[in-house]
Amino acid sequence: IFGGLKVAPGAIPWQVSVQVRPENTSQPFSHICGGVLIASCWVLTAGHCIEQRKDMQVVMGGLSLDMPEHTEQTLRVEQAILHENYKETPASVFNDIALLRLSGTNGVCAIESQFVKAACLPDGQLPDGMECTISGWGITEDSQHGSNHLLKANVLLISQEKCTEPGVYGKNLDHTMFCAGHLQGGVDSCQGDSGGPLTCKQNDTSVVYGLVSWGDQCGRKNKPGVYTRVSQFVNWIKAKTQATFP
Ligand code: 4AZ
Repeated sequence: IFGGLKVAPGAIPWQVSVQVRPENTSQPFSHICGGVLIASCWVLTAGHCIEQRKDMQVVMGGLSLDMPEHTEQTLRVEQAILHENYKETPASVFNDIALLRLSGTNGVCAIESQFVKAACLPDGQLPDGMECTISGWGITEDSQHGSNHLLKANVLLISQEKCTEPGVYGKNLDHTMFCAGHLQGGVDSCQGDSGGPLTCKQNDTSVVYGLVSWGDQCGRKNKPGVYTRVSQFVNWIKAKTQATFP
C-alpha cells in the first residue's frame, strides 16, 4: 500500500494473508497475496494469486507477518477454484478472481472473533467518487519488500468513463474491473496487496466491492489501481460455494 497507515487490531477482520510453499517441503510458508474471508470456509482472492503445485495456507486475525499473534488463525487451503474465464494478457487481467476452500469440520473453518469476521458481498453498484478502503502487506513507497504490518488507505471509486480514457487504461479496462485511487497519484495498492479487499460502506455495512488486481506500477499520476468488480461475480461465488454459503 502506498500512502497507507497502520491498521489497528480488529479494524479489518476479513483481511487474510495468502501464503505458499513448494509441495511437501518443510520450508516456511511465505506471503504472496491478500485475500478476503467471505464465510467460515471460504476466502476470495485474485486469480493471478493461484499457484499450482504449491501448498497454500491462509492466516487471518493478525497484523504482523513476522510475529505470531494470539489473535491469529492459520488454516490450510483444501481447494483453489480459479474462475473459468481467467485470462492474463500483457496489458490486462480478465476475470481475476478465485475462491479458496479452507480445511475444517462440519462447515466450520475460521472461528468468528473480534479479529476474524467474514465480509459481506455487494448488492449492485456503488456511486463514482465514493470513498472506500484498501489494505494489505504489499510494497510501499519506502519498501520494495512490502510492509510487515498491515496497512490501509482510503481511495475513491473512479468512473468507467474516466478510467477508459486513452491516457489512463483505455481498452485494457472492461466491465468486470473498475479503477479506484487518486488520479494525482500517491495513494494506491501495489504488488503483494493483490487479492486483498477494497471495501465500501453499503447501507452502513462494509461490503467487499473490489479485489486488488493490477495497475501500471503503483501510485503514479493517471494510473490508479484496478480492482476486480466483485458485484459481477456474486452469482459465480454463490454457485461455487452453495452448500456451505448462507
Ligand atoms: C501487482 O503487480 C500490482 N497499483 C498490484 C496492484 C497494482 C499494481 C501492480 C495497483 O501485483
